[in-house]
Amino acid sequence: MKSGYVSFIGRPNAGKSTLLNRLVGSKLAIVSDKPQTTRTRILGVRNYPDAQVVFLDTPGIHRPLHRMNVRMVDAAVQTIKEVDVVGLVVDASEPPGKGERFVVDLMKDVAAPVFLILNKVDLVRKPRLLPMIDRYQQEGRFEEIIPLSAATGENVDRLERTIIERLPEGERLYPDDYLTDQPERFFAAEIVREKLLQFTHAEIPFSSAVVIDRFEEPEGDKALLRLYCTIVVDRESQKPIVVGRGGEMVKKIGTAAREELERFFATRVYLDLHVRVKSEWREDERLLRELGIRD
Ligand SMILES: Nc1nc2c(ncn2[C@@H]2O[C@H](COP(=O)(O)OP(=O)(O)O)[C@@H](O)[C@H]2O)c(=O)[nH]1
Ligand SMILES: [Mg+2]
Repeated sequence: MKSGYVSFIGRPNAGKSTLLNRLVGSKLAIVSDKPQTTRTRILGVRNYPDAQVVFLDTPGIHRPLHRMNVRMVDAAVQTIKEVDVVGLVVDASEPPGKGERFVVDLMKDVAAPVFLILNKVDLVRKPRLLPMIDRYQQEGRFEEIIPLSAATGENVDRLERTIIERLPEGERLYPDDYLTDQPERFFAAEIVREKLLQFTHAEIPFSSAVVIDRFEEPEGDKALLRLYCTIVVDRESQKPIVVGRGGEMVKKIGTAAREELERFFATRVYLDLHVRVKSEWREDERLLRELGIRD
């Protein structure tokens, strides 16, 4: 039996959350085409016949402009020191630039084996992939280089086998049926935030948060989960955008979120959504703690 921790690190949008979801077979981490979607470390456990792997998804490494973002980057970097294998995830469909250089350099002093995961190969033609693999090989820093597609699943089994090979012998770290360490209300807020990210643009995704004000478990035969949420935005001018004309936008976010919440919690959901302005909330210690974005 083998067991251990693996953390996925990389720039925003590399596909770390998509990969975590595929590996654990459950949508624990929300995904969007906007950078900086993941704000905290998210843990997911996967059991294999001969191994238990604890995967950690992390916020993307970026230049932090707010206290929140400093925390986000810290949370990612912290995991590097605590795991048995580091998976550095790179978007292979983009030409490598300064951002890639920065994360590769971050791996210099890592004690654990570092695997380079070249993601999104479904978007890359082979002739472009091979020189890329070559160049990364010359870094001499990576124990393994694994091209794969988190979206289609191509070659993900090779990543799994290679990880298990490198893990130490050991008993399970969590019970068999254990999936994650985040509470249900965290996932509720994240699902609402994912829809908010899907339907809004420009600075809104970066400057909004979702707070669960009340989470009322289904009771009796009515089996209705009642959720009271607030979407927090940073500026007065953002509120009408999120609310939309005649409340159209918040309704659209609410409907999409409710459908996914009902799937996730396997129950009917009543969702009450409000929009509130709280300027500089990304610097607000108390709110960051409430959102689980802590020191
Ligand atoms: N085509 C393609 N898109 C992907 C793949 N993995 C992730 N994506 C997309 O890339 C974007 C960022 O993914 P996400 O998992 O949120 O990246 P993260 O910021 O690293 O967690 C989303 O639009 C995903 O659907 C992949 O293997 N192939
Ligand atoms: Mg993510």
